[in-house]
Amino acid sequence: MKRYFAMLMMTLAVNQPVWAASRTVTLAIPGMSCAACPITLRIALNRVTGVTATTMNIDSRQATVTFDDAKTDVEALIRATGDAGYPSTLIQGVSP
Ligand SMILES: [Cu+2]
Repeated sequence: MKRYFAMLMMTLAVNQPVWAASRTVTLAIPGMSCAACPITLRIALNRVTGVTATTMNIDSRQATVTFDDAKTDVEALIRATGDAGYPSTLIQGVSP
């Protein structure tokens, strides 16, 4: 039983970091129009404390951002893109 519990905890740690409060959201950024935009946006988003990963998709004009929701929130991400000159909206949020 003890071993089963340890295995369960490991599985949770890999698949679902419940205690890390990590969230991944997708933002629609219509102003992303050329190859330089994702670079600017990535810098702006990575500057937000708590952001751990950003993925830019210029074709769909979307950004996927992973962050620690104890340190920041979606509003801060949207503010960061807006401050960089790219207003964005939340199109998908995946909670752990
Ligand atoms: Cu551009």
